[in-house]
Amino acid sequence: MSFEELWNRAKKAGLGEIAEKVFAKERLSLAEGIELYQTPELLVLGELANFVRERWHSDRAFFNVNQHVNYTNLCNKFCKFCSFDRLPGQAGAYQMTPDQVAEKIREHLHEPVTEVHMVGGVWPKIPYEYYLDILRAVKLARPEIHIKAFTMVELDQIAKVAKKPMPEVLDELREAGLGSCPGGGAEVFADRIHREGYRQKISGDEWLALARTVHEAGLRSNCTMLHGHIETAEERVDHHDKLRRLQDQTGGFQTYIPLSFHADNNEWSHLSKGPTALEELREIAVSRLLLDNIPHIKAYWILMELGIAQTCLSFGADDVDGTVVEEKIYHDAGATTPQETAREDLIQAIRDAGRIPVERDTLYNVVWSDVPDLIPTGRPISEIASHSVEV
Ligand code: V47
Repeated sequence: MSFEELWNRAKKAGLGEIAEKVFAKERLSLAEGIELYQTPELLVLGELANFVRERWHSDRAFFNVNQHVNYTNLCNKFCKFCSFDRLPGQAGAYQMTPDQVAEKIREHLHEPVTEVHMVGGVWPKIPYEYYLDILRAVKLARPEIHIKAFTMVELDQIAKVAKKPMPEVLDELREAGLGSCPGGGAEVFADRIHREGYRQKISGDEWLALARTVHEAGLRSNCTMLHGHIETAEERVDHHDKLRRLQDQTGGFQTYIPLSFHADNNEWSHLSKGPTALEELREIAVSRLLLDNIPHIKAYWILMELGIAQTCLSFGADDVDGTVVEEKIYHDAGATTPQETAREDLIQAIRDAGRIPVERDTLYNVVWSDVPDLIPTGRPISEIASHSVEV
């Protein structure tokens, strides 16, 4: 669609002023964010988000070959949306030994896995050494793998049990193999929802302060929002605003991932069935437009459906996450997607969505692409991404 056509469509949809700001790369206000959540013109919203997505990344869509390890489901946070947590002695409760973690990694040595995504519950009796040991065990099993591990909530617990300041803990974790941090645990920052659903967990402000410390220690991280439960449009926009203000200061977030609430087997089952496909598309699009300083928006296929994730690639998303092996958190909560997909299938899904597949590592270095100018360079994609679509 030509630029004029898009502008005309936006004006007709009552989104002309927002479109002008988008074209001029001006930051959208909180009120405009709410307007985007309320507009009935979902397709035009998607087209605007797609414009921004293509300005950042042209036709590229990123994926990685990764593996999940959920080292324990023991947890004392009692989050009402969670279906994964267990107490000791409860059916299905487990904590892997470092050897078991290493075994999970060794099971996939024949596959071109570049990342392990390692998160778990929060259990205060787990000693500090355990966290260092599972990192070391992964690295021993597969030295070149990138370990993206421990949400801000886990880091908070790890520092408590270590009885050391966070920067020191981060240095030691990094020494043991930590490469970056995932974006989970943020949920929705609003105090109202925190009180209502996850009051034992660190608050939104504490999550943000920890993310700042992680970035200041030189580690990259992702960020998330759990959506489709009891949150309002105002609370979502506030969440985005807090993320973009921190990003202005640290630049440490790589990717934003909206996490679609799954309602089976948890204490919020009666409140919501989770977002519809249209709400998932809207969430991706609004995020792309509000988070003007976070390079990547991920449509996490395992939480949506592969088909919706494909559609998201034209609604603002540029990443679909990875092949994922053995996902537990969402499957305990009713996700019916497969727990893994083959690399070739992900590539085909991206091509079918009309995008150019680019395999990346966790830090967005190009691992593989069949497009000549994207032959692996070892340079971060942020440096080579096209910002040249000027209007
Ligand atoms: O914080 C828990 C979410 C998160 C449910 O950084 C649920 O690349 C939906 O950190 N329905 C953890 N969501 C997952 C996470 C993550 C996932 C994918 C990619 C990345 C990344 C990070 O899972 C939790 C919580 O928000 N969650 N229960 C549920 N019932």
